[in-house]
Amino acid sequence: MGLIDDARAAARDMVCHNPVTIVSHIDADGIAGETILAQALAREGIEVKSVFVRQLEPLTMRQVPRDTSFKVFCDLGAGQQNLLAEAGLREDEVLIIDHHVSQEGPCSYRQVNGIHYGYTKLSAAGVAYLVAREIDSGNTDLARLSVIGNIGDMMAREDCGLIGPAREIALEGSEAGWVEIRGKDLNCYGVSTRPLHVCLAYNDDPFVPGISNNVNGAMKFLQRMKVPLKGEDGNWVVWEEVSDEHRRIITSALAQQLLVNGGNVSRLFCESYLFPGEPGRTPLRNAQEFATLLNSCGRWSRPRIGGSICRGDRGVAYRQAEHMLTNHRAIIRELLMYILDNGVCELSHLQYIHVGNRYPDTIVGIGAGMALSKLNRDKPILIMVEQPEDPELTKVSLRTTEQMVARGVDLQRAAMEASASLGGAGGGHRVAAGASIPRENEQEFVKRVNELLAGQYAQAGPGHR
Ligand SMILES: [Mn+2]
Repeated sequence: MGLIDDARAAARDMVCHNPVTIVSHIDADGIAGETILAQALAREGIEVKSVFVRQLEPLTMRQVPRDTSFKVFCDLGAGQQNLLAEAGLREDEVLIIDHHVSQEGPCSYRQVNGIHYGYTKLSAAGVAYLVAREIDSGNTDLARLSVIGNIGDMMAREDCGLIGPAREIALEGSEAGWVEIRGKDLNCYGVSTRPLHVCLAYNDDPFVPGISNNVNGAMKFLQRMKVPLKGEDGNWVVWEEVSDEHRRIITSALAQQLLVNGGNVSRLFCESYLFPGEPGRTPLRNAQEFATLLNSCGRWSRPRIGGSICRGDRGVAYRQAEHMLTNHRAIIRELLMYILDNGVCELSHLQYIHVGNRYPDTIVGIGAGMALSKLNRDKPILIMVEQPEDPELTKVSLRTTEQMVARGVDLQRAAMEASASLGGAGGGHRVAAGASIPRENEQEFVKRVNELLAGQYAQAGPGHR
C-alpha cells in the first residue's frame, strides 16, 4: 500500500456519499484543498457544503454540523482525532485529508496523509489533489490549486522548489497547460506585481549586500546592468516580464555580488510556478502571490472569498480579495514601523517585543520576518501579542534566517520545549515557529527560549557565538 492506494480508496469511499461536508482550515492550503475536493465532488453530482475554521478545537467543533452528511476534514483533523471521537463522529462517516502529525485516538478514522509514507513536503491541497485525480483522471485543472496550497504552506522553501509528489503534481499541471514551471528562476517574492527594483530589494533570502533592504541600491544596480525599469507603457517592469537575456544578466550579477561578499549562491535560484492563463501583473499570476491573496482572505475571516477566486471568480470576489490584500499589506507595514519605532529588547541570543493588542495575532509572524531583515539578523526575533479570544493567553511568533538555521538554530524545537515547560504549546519549522503560552509566563518563556537558543549554538560547535 502506498499513498496513491490510500487516495484511491478514499476517493471510492467519498463518492459513495451524498451530501458531503468539508471542514477545512482558513489558510491558503486549506482554502485550495477545500476547493479541490468540493470541485471534484460537485463534478460527480454530489452536494457539498463547506465549513472553515481557524483551528479545530472544542469551540469550533460546534460548527461541524450534526447531520447525516459525510464529513471530510481537510488540512486539519489528523492531530484532533480525540476531538472527533468526543463529538461522537463514527469511523464510517469521516475522512481525514491532512499533512499534520497524527494523534491516535479511540477511533481509527480513514486518513490520507503523505507523512505516513515519509512525504513531509506535501500539503493538504497536495493530498486533496491526489484524491481528486482518483475520483476522475480529468481533474488535472485542479493541479494548479494544489501548487498554490503547497507553496502557501512553504513546502518549497527549504529546497527552493517543490519535491516528491508535490512536484509531480506541478508537472502534471504543466503538461495539461495550467502551470508554467520555471527552473532556475530568481528566488524572490512578488515577481508579478512588485516593480523589479522593489522586488530585488525586498528579497533577503539570500541577503545580497547593497541590494537587499536597499531600494535605491537595487535601482542603481539595475541601471548599471542597463535593464529598463519601466516598460514602453510607462509602467514599472516586473520580474516576470523581464526578457530571458536580462534575467540571465541580473541573476549572474547578483551571484557575483553575493560571491564577492562571501555569500552562498545556493539559495539565489529556485523553481517557480506561474499560471499563464491568469492576467499579467496580478497576484493571480504566480503561486506565491496567489497564496498570499488566499491567506489574506483567511486572515480577514473571509475564506469563502478565497474559495470563490479558486473557483474562477474574477469579479466581485476578486475585487474584495484585492481590497483585503491592500489592507493586509498596510497593517503589516504599520506593524513593521511599530516594531522599528519602539525597538526590540535584546538578550544574548534573542531579540523580542510585545505588541499588546494592537495587531491581529495572525499577522505578527509576517511582521516579525520583515522586521528581522531590518534588525540584527544574527539574533532570532520573538514577538508576543495578546490572543483576542482568550486574554489569559499570549501568542508568540519566532523568526530567523536560513543562515542562522544553517548555523544550528531550530526555532521549532525552542518554541516547543520552552512552551511545553510553561504550560503552553508550540511548533512550526526551524526558520519560523510559534507558540501559545499562559500570559503570566511571558517573561519566563522569553528567558527560556534565549537559553535554548544559546544551547543550540553551543551544540553547533565552536566558532559560533
Ligand atoms: Mn496545510
